Amino acid sequence: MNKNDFVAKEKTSALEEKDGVTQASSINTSHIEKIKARRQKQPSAADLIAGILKGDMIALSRAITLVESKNPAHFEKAHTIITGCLPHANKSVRIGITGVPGVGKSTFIEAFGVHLTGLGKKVAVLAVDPSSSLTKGSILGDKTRMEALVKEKNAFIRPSASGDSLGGVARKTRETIILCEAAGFDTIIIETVGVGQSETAVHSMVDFFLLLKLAGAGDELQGIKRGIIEMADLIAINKADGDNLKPAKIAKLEFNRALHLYPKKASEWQPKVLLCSGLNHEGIEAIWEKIEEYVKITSENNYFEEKRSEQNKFWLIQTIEDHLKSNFFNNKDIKVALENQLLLIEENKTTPFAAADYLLGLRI
Ligand SMILES: Nc1nc2c(ncn2[C@@H]2O[C@H](COP(=O)(O)OP(=O)(O)OP(=O)(O)O)[C@@H](O)[C@H]2O)c(=O)[nH]1
Ligand SMILES: [Mg+2]
Repeated sequence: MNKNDFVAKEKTSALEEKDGVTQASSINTSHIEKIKARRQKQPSAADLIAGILKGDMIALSRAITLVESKNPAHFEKAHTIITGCLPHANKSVRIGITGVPGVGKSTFIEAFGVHLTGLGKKVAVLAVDPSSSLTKGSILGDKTRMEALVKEKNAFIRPSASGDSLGGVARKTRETIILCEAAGFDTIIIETVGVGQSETAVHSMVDFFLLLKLAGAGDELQGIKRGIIEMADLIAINKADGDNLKPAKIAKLEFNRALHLYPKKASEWQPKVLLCSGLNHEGIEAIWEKIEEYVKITSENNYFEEKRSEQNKFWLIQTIEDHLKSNFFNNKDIKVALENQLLLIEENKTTPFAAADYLLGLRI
């Protein structure tokens, strides 16, 4: 095939480039400019704050995206928005919900959320999901499962932030709580999968901690993570329906007995055990009533406020630690020096302690 053949062939291709089409005179070019400008225009922090305070869900979602962003260019804007929203936050009940995969969290939250919106509540559902960097968060898939709740105009469901560390994800969730509260959400549900450290992180950002359990899972009294039981303000034995009802009742007795072995809580609240079925919408109302009772008791004895204030102090320290760590490890000079010290350790030419002293002594 000679060169001319190729050119001839090319011209018959469907991908052949057409000559430029001249602009029709009827198109007003200023419109095009306007559309372009609108596309490029990002709302300012003040616009977003005003939108959030008006309860505008688009502004809220955009602000959360900024809070979650890893782009340093967004940090300051996110910070301004959070600071602007802070005076309007706090007026809510924050509920943590945890349980092993498959316990029925999504189904329960759907039923619980719909019950609450039915009572006139504004419900935001967030997640702390340590595995989210891999799976993009369990709630993301859940949005299709939480069909009824998604349609509620007074509900807001946000998949969990992804992040490199649980600390990072948890911080973003805390900031998102503030934004949701400023947008008028009075009930914040924070879901986490009960498989690791995330329960502790969630416990430190909520007022009330609800643990979902299954009957007959073989872990009633032994093998259960004591720490989690201790954190729980309410244990709900879920899937208490059909053939499961009888074992669920037995589990309830056992958990009640176990809970009495723990010392009384500072909140003066005696943790409760209830049965429920997220699938059949049973026991949901009773759980909400217990939460209301808890809020009443702890508001009267000031524990509610004290706990929030303790949590804020904890998060101050946590945030400083996070900042110091990331400033240190992301510093260019430290990165190089650290590599060198690691090599020296490999060659037995220094000790970890001497290397740490040296690195910490570097000016950054
Ligand atoms: N019988 C019964 N089945 C339920 C109930 N709640 C959930 N299920 C079923 O249990 C399975 C898991 O429910 P999910 O709500 O997805 O559980 P999950 O805890 O969110 O699971 P992960 O997101 O994987 O952690 C589904 O097949 C549900 O239909 C219930 O109250 N009763
Ligand atoms: Mg789920």
